[in-house]
Amino acid sequence: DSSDITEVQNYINANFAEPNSVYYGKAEGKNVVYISLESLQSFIINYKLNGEEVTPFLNSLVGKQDTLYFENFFHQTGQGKTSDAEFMMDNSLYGMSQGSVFVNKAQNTLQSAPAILKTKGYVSAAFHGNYKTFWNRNEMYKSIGYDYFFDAEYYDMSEENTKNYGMKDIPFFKESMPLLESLQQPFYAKFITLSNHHPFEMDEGDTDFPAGDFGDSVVNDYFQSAHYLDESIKEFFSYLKESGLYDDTMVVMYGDHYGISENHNTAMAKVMGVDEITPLMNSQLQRVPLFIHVPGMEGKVVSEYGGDVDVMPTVLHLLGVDTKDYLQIGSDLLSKDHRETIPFRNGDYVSPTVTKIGDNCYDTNNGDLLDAAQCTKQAENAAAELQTSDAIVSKDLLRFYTPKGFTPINRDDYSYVKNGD
Ligand code: GP9
Ligand code: MN
Repeated sequence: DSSDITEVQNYINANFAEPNSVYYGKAEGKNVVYISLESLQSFIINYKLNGEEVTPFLNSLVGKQDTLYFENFFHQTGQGKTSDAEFMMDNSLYGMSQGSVFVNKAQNTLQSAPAILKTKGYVSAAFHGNYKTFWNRNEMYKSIGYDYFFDAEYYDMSEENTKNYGMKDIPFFKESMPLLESLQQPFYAKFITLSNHHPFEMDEGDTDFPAGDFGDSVVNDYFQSAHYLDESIKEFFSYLKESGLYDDTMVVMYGDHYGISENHNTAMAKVMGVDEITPLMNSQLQRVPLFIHVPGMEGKVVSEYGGDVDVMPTVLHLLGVDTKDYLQIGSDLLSKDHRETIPFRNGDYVSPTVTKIGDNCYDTNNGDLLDAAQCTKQAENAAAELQTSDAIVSKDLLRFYTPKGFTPINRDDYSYVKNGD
């Protein structure tokens, strides 16, 4: 009810991070393209397998003009996996502690990026080479306010083009281009890649990159499929140039969640060149790459700790959109007030100084076990952040508050039935 929403508003207002004037509006009016990099973890960036870069294209963007690369960015997904990451990117709210928010809360009222940008004249579209009902996307996207959803029905799902869940990334981007070019500008579009998905095995002929040799086929194959994903991104960037969209488009790329679970720690220790993967190191392995590419913007490598919920305020501020009136749980990664305690969905957290894993408190830098009390303050902050987000999501609180100038999405206005069907 209204007292719940007031509490949430007070918490979020008290924690608001002012935008950084150096970056505010640097991408004003540009198209936005998000790319969900399936299962891509940060350790693969600049990793060399037998002297060869696994992801040469993504590596080439690190530290480059036009690109912000966030080297200490962590995924915060739970059981909703890819869809949890999508939810956080589009809403700056956490997924659920149990189950998938896409499945369980698809009818909620939201203050999503597509809805906010609609008031600035943007159209929105989601591209994904799997069928629209997977993760209940066809329902949740109505509440987020996606104008278009190009799912498997729009792609050539031939045997040669597909692998487990759907389209392989290279034909996926290729076939997406005419659809993307058909959109009215400016657009907010997201592309959800698929090829680099567990168990990572490639079809013959799809890559000439070598597999790893770490005594574990899942880990070994990861290098090949991550390389394939990298190639598909390189091709997409050249399509953007050919189409003339490149200069007018901001590209945000993020690893959606880990690809290699703790079950593969023995092989991962070899990959990382350590004796064993400790619990602390496992938490550090939850880093996923985040790139924000804006032609004409000064690039750099950003070392601040951050997480999924922080991306939306960062992107909106780059677009010159004031977020003060919206209820977002994350904080702008480029703000001086950015919060660096990064909760995981289970209540553990990482930060540049201390890391909490279960009942243990560690020094993030040297791995020493600390007195539990040294984690208490940040644990409380992490819990408060998760609880506030959970209150919004579980009680559908955004129903009770419409920011000035914002038109709530009416999900009945949306349907994703392909023309002619
Ligand atoms: C399926 C894709 C992969 O459509 O999003 O799902 P995941 O298992 O990574 O959540
Ligand atoms: Mn995924």
